Amino acid sequence: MGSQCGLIILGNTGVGKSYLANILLDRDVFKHDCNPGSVTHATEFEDIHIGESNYSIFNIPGLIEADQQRIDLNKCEIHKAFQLRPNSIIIFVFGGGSGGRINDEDVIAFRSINKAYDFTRKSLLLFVNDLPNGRKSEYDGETKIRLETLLGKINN
Ligand SMILES: Nc1nc2c(ncn2[C@@H]2O[C@H](COP(=O)(O)OP(=O)(O)OP(=O)(O)O)[C@@H](O)[C@H]2O)c(=O)[nH]1
Ligand SMILES: [Mg+2]
Repeated sequence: MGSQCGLIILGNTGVGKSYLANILLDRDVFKHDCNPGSVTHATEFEDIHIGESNYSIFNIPGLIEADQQRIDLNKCEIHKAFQLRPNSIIIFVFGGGSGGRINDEDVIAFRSINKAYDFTRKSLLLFVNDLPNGRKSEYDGETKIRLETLLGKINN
């Protein structure tokens, strides 16, 4: 069980972390809501089976841009998740709902948490959520280049 991989979902409040976790689980387990304030306030996790493997999916409270207290709290939550599942992958969620734009507040949150946690490329997955349908075929490639430029140093 200790070698089971964790999927730790991070990102600003409201980008759709709990919504995405439910899609991966294929069950409506984690509360997600249209709400003026943050919705998830404590870390929860559920086990999922994908292909031949079992994973634990961690639904973590949202980061809030440049809020050092929240970044510190999240650092603690990420630490606890890594203790439970040392082989964990970070899924960092960007909100793509504003016409696919990569928002400054998501970039700032990523940089703060990456500075605290030193993610490595092989354990990091970047996810742009809530994209409009029918976006141009170049969007994915252009976004990859833009994220490489905006996010700063990520360890190999
Ligand atoms: N249609 C649609 N709705 C989405 C999508 N992603 C998120 N939502 C909705 O957006 C709202 C916010 O999503 P949540 O999953 O609660 O956001 P969160 O990142 O978990 O937010 P916190 O728990 O506050 O950190 C909810 O009403 C979701 O149902 C998406 O890709 N498509
Ligand atoms: Mg949530």
